[in-house]
This record gives sequence, C-alpha cells and structure tokens, in this order.
Amino acid sequence: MNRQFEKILVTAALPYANGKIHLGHLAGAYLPADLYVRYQRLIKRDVLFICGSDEHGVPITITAEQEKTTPQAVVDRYHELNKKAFEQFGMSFDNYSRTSLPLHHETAKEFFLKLFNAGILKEKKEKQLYDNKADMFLPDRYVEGTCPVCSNPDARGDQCEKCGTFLNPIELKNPRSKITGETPSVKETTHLYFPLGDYQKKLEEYISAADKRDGWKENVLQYCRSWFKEGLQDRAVTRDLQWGVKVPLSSFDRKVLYVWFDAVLGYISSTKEISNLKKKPDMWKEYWLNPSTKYVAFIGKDNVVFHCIVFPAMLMAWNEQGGDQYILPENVPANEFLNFEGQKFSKSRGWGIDVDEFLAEFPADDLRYTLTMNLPESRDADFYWKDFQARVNNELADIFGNFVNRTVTFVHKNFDGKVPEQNKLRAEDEQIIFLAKRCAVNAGEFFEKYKFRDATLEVMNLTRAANKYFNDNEPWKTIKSDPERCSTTLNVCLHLVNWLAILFEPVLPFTSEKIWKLLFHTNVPNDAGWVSVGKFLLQSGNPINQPEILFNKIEDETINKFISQLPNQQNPALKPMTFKPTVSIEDFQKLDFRIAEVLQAEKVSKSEKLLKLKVKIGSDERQVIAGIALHYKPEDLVGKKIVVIANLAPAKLMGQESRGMLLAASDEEGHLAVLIPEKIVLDGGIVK
Ligand code: B3M
Ligand code: ZN
Repeated sequence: MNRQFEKILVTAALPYANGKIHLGHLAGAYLPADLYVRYQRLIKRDVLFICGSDEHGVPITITAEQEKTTPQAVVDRYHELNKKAFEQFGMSFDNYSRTSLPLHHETAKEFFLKLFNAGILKEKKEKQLYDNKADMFLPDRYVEGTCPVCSNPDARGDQCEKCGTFLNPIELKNPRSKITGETPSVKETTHLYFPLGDYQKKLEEYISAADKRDGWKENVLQYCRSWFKEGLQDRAVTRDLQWGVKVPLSSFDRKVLYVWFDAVLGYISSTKEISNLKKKPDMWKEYWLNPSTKYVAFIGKDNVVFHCIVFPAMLMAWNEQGGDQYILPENVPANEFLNFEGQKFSKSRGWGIDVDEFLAEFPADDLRYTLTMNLPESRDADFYWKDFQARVNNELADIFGNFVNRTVTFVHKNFDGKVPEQNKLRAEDEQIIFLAKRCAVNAGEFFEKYKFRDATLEVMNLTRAANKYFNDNEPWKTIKSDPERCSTTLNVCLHLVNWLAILFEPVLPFTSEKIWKLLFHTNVPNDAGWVSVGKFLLQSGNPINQPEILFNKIEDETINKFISQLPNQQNPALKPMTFKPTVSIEDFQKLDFRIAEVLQAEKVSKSEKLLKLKVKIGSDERQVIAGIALHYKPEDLVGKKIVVIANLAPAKLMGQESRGMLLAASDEEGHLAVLIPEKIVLDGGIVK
C-alpha cells in the first residue's frame, strides 16, 4: 500500500441464496478474499471481512415457483447450506449476513430515499413484457428469447450468456415467459431510473486514480473501459415484483428495488449487523465512513460492472448530498472464471462439484492449496482431478508434510521430544534463515498485490529449501559424529516448521493450527504473526507433541471414482474418441469452404427437419437445403453469415435441389449450432 491506511475493509460478493457454492465460486471471489484477509491479520492490520447471502432477485422467485414453495423457504435453505460450506472451507468472515433481514431492508430504503428525495432518480414510463396468464410483469430472467445481438435462442431477459450483452427483456426476439411458456404481451409501467450516465466522468476519474494508487487488474480495467466506451445509460432501480425490498413510496406499492441496487448495500448492512452484535453500534462507521480505511471488494468477473461502476456511482450520489461520506472501493480485484475439467461449471448438466460434497471427502486445506495454485487471476483457469491429486501428493505431502514430519520425528527419536539447543550458527544456517526472512518479504508483497499464487509459490520454494537444508546437514550422521551440530540443525528445522506454519497460514489455516498445537500446545499463532518469521520463538528444552500426518496422499482409486462420476458423454477420459481415417492435406484442400450470407429461409413443405435457404456467396446465389429445422426458425437465420461447402456435388432432398452444404456442429446431447464466423467477414470469403 503506497498510502498509509488505518483500517482495511474487505467484502466478498454476496452469493445468491439460490443454489450451492461450487469450486468456481471459491476461486472467483471467496478464496482470494480470505487469503488477503488472513495475510492482513497476520501483519496485524485492523481488517474487517464482510459477506452474506444475496436473498432477493428473480432467480430465487423462479426457484420457489418451480419447487412450489416460498422464496423465504428457498433462501433459508441455501443461506444455511452456504454458510456452513464456507465455514468448512475455512472462510474467516467477520460476519455472514442476509439481505432478507429487516436491518438490511431499512438500510436499503434509507439509501434509496436519500437519492429519491434529492431528485436524483428519474421516473420513466416504459413498455415491459407482461404475462397475461400469470397476471404479472416479467422482469429480467422471467423471460427468455433470442438474443438480438448474437441470435442465441436461449438468452435471458437480463443478459445473453453467450455474447455477454446486457439486455432489457423487451429487446429479446421471440420472447417466452418462464412462468407459463406463453408469449408475453407488452404493457406500460412506471419505474425509477438511476442516471448512471451523469456519473461517467467522475467514475472514469475515480477508477484511474484508484488504479494509480493500488494497481488495478488489467482485465478489470478492460471491462470498465469497454463500458465507458459504450457510454453509460440510465438504469432502472425498481422492478414489478413482490419479493425484495419494497419501494418506500406509496405510488410504487407493488414494486421492489432492483436486486442489484439492494445487494451492494448488503455490504453496509452486514457491517452494521456485526457492529450491533459486538455491541458497538457505530463501529461500521469506522470502516465505511472513514477516509483512512482501505476498501477492497473481491468478486468474480461477471460482477465487475456492479462493483466498479454502479455501486461507486450510488455512493457518489449519496456523498453529493453532504452528511455521511462513504468510501469507495480502493480496488476491485476480480478474478476470471475457473472451469472444471475443461468445461464451464453447469448445474443443469451436472458438471462440476459443490463445496460441501468436495469437503465430505477431502480436507479443506487440500482444496485451498490446489485452488490457490490455479487461481484464475488474469485468465480463465481449470480444476482437474488429476492435478488436485498431484498437488496434494507431490507438493503438500511430499514437500511440506514430509519436512514437518521428518523434523518432528527426528526430535522425538533423538532429543526426547524436546526442542534441541541452538549452538553456534554456521553460514548454512544463516543462509536458510535469510531465505525465510526474504520469503516473508516477497510473499508479503505478492499478497498486497493480490498475487496469491505467486505468494504461495514463494512459500513452497522455501519449503523445498528447508528440505534441502535438512538433507545437506545430514543430521542422521551428525547425531553420532557431532551431536552439538545436530542439535543446532534440528533447532533451526523446528523453527522453520514454525515459520512455514505462519507463511502458509493464509492458504492452509487448518494445517497451521495443527502445527502450532504441535509446537506450542495452542491453536493460535503467537502474537507476533508474520514478523516472527526469522525469529527464534521456541524455548530449548520445551516438549513438543507427537507428529501427526498433516496431508494424506490421495489414491488413484479415490480420484478415479470422482472422475468416473462426471457425466459420461462429456468425459473424454472415459470414452475414447474415435475419428474417421486420416486424410491428406491435398484431399482436404479440394473442398471449397466459403462464407455465405443467408438471403431467404423457409421450411421445406412436408418436412419436419429441412430448411430451404437462399444464400449469396459473393456474386453467386444458390439454394442450399439443411436439416436444421428442429433447431432454427427460418427467421433466425436470415441475414446471418454461415459457412457452406461450395463445391459439393448437387443433391436432391425431398424434391428440392441443394447446391452445397452448410456447416453445423452437433453433440450427443442433441444440441445443434450453425457455425457463424466470430467477426465480420464478407460473403464469398474463403474458409481454410
Ligand atoms: N449475488 C451475483 C452472484 O452471486 C450477486 C452478487 C451480489 S454482490 C453485492 O454472482
Ligand atoms: Zn447474445
């Protein structure tokens, strides 16, 4: 930190209480936040770590409808499940609150009213989709339809997952209600809008200044830049829904605050809650209203706009009114996504693993270490079962576990289980002590810069050096030839065990606790924390406990069991791929693939599957018949650029001539997608 802050406030995105936490969530926001906080605590900073469940929003009400229960029952269930999973994983939140609490509703209403009364929110009449059968408006994810940008047929009302575009439900083509499946009608409704555009300049200045001070991640800056480039638009902050924070205005009695408007304020209400629990009701102000507090918001990349743009703008709008002045995030170190065995996590496809399931089988520290070494800090990363096994066996067990075990076992066998005397230190002792101190400095710098993988690599390298120190000093020989020397070697090794326990604590908190118990008979680190790395805190002659296995190796059998549980058809490891016989490049080059523009499309009469397309390939126009009618409506394709094999011998299908074949991809799950070039290319263009 190049500015001296008195306190640090850390928030991690509030997960929707609408499903279980999986490994991707941990790697995106939660583990990095916990690593950062634990490090800050070890260097004795005043840090407060805030999180909680996001309990509003359309996905929750949809789940409730599908499960024929109430939204409250849904959030009660997932709040408990997720809270417990986080605890098991070792998340060290100071508070894990809920946005359905009255305290949160009051906080959100107060915030809203301040902006409303200041005349900041604009009332606008707008057209919205309405489900006549269900008698309700269909905000956000209550509608699905075709994306107006990329033609993804399953875009959600709030966003197209395929191309990432944020949408208003009314922009969808062929919209359908998620409740009844009906085509919605359009009805007028009134909403309040936050004038985000008015804050663009201030936001740009804020981000650039914070970036200069604290070094924002390039990917986060990139997202912000592209938002600014597009120009910020007004955003509705109310919704026609029943579940949520009620709009505290009589003319808006059947409306609630938009979930994102209230969710970000959940950080503040969660801080208020912990203040009340600690019987220091004003404590939250020491963080949120204190310019000497550094606020760091950990999130996954899909939440960047809300934390870098929407939330800061809301806080700016509040601050403009005078009175209490909120601090803004000093950094928003968003991670990219973690994939699972090469694919996106997907609940519906059963792809991935939830945290509780994982921890039923493996210790949390095994997972924390593996995820830390694979954090998607600057690009998407992957979790692989085999990598997990290798990290645990070859790194945790063989390097760290082995060093602790051989040291403690040796002390029990040869020094009666008591800390050996430290005699005169030699150059090689000074060398390893120096490495430990340097490691504390280097790893510390990486922690400050949100580079948790690099920090952990430093510590693992020190552990390697510790093993080498043990080997090079050959205590199994010196115990006979030079017992004084042996005593010093083991004294240094035991101290290294202590220092490693401190340096690894952010990543391996459960293991560190075990080590402190072993060395000091207590489960907390000594008060000195990080700065005690390199200091000799073990009293010679004090007894240490018997060693216990810190890391159990993972058998192939166990890992294979999990691999075999992956949905079958997706798992290349289980089902060997078979390919057609090899062709020569010359043979391949005989095919003439071209970009074609679809001019017209219609169904082939009396055929369920065939579409008749008129396509243009440069100056050539021709008819192509394609078996895609079950997957595409004719109007979905008109105007699209596709890929056609232009020199295929003409064929007749259902009496219709086809001159060429379009390229489409399909899989065993029955998906079919016409291949469409990712960027603009002119028709006639060659595909090779
Ligand atoms: N609940 C979205 C998510 O879980 C949202 C985050 C809120 S942070 C204030 O990804
Ligand atoms: Zn799209």
